[in-house]
Amino acid sequence: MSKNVSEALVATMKAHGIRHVFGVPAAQMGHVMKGASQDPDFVYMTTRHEEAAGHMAHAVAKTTGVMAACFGTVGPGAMNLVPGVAAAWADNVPMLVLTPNNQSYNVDPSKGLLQSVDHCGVYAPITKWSVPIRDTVSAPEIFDQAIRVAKSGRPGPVHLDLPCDIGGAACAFDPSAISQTAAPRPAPSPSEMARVVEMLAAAKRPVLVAGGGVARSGATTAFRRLLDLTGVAATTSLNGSGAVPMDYAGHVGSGGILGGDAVVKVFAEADLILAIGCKISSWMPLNKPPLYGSPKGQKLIQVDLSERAMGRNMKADIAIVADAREFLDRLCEALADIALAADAEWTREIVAAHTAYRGVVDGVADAVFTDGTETLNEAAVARSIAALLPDDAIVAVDGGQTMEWAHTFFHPKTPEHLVFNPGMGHLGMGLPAAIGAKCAHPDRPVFCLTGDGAFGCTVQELETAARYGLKIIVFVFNDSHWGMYRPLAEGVLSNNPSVFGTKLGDVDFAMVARGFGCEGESVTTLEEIPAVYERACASERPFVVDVRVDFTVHPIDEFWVGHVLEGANIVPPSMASQ
Ligand SMILES: Cc1ncc(C[n+]2csc(CCOP(=O)(O)OP(=O)(O)O)c2C)c(N)n1
Ligand SMILES: [Mg+2]
Repeated sequence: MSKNVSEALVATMKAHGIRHVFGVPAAQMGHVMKGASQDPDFVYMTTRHEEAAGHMAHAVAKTTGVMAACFGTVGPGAMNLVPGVAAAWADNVPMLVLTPNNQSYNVDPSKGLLQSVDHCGVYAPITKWSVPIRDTVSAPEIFDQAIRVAKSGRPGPVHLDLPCDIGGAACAFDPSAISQTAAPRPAPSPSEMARVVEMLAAAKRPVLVAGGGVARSGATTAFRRLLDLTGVAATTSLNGSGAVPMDYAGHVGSGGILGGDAVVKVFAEADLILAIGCKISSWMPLNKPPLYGSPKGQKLIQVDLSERAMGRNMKADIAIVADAREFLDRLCEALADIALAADAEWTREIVAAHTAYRGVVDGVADAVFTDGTETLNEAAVARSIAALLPDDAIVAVDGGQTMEWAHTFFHPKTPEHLVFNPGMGHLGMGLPAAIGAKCAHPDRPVFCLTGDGAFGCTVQELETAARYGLKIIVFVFNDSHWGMYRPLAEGVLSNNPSVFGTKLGDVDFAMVARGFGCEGESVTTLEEIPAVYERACASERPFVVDVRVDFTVHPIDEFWVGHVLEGANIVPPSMASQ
């Protein structure tokens, strides 16, 4: 079939089910832009900044399970796209990243022409594969292969770098050569399953952990079947948040450390951990001494699609390279007639600790204001908003303290109801992620709960939402600070937040929103929130609610200084005396 290389790329994307394409106009990729924008099978959007395009593609994949594409122009566009790609890389989100380049005869070696940057050198460490396309013959096959690589194993972004002369050149393209095979789903062996069943049946204090891999392999239902079969303690990572129903009798909190004290306790006491599709990241208070130590003899069974995830953050006693759903289906079958030795009293104790923790966070919200002020605390605001959200809501979370409180009170019904980037924690992802999710789910309500600092990082995308008529609702927790860093600023390192730089200006985000073609309102009391929520839902335009809040200490804050900053010699005064 006669096509140019760019047309072959668009056809290959389509054949692989890619339906969403986000980017900032890139003249050197004109053919790709034309192909994707004129084909009604694609949702094609241009953003105000390339970073946002990456986060939008991320959100599409997280909420639908189908990868999306993003692009930025040669040089500056490719560099602006980096944060969106890095965030996807850190969370194993599949993504097709496209950059054009100067003429092939000018880039290898570079002649230092306008906008010359070694794109592949930049993208290689943050993608599964970064490929310079340098001839028309191999291009179609590489396109096909790259998309397969993104989707297979632990997924992730792949990058194609397409010089403009190659993109515009004719190539021999055979659509029937595009691979039709689905991503492989390796199954555990019978002997591996036998060992797992034996260990699980004998464990006194087992805990089940769902990571993002459970969601990505479509195994949430199978994981819940395992919960019903065993009744034992269960939790999730942040990417798996939503896999354990809130009302499950053995639920000890979800989202790693953000699940609260009982998650720390369960890992500190369990004799067996069954972690599925979970790399045991920084957020998991498991085997992170000195703050989160493990008891002697604790065993880990790790099930993951990637050998490289095995034993990375904790020695695995059994490491099984398998797809989560294949594994869980077999495990449920094998456990049907097996009695477990699990100590139900211990599980009840941990669940009671979780209930007590919920009492603590509710207590903070009940106080409504921060001590000695009449400014709303972030817990009260997060709880009020979460209580209003419908069951089918998708929520993008961003910010520092805001992020902690939002995760504390918003409980996703399944992992696909939440978009966050725990791997990178990249401020600014929230707004574009909400826009990306809304593109993929136009009929569902989509919200963004964000700090004011984070919102400012990508606020220009309000115009993108307005331009495409995407009715998202944003709640900005506005404390006029890089709030999470206040203890640092006002604690040991400095006593002047303005000099240290954690104090931000008082921005009226409702007015900013109106400037970008959205609606905006400001609120300062809890009582106003339900009514403004109703107006936001009824609005024909994207809507921003600027809520005045005050920095609110969170019970898990010790995690940052005690674990993330361990060794940095930074101790806030509240901990200095301990
Ligand atoms: C892109 C980026 N820059 C810096 C940080 C470090 N950081 C983490 S939380 C935080 C403060 C966030 O402030 P805001 O979004 O207003 O939320 P708040 O803590 O005030 O609720 C900063 C600067 C980061 N995670 N990402
Ligand atoms: Mg803030």
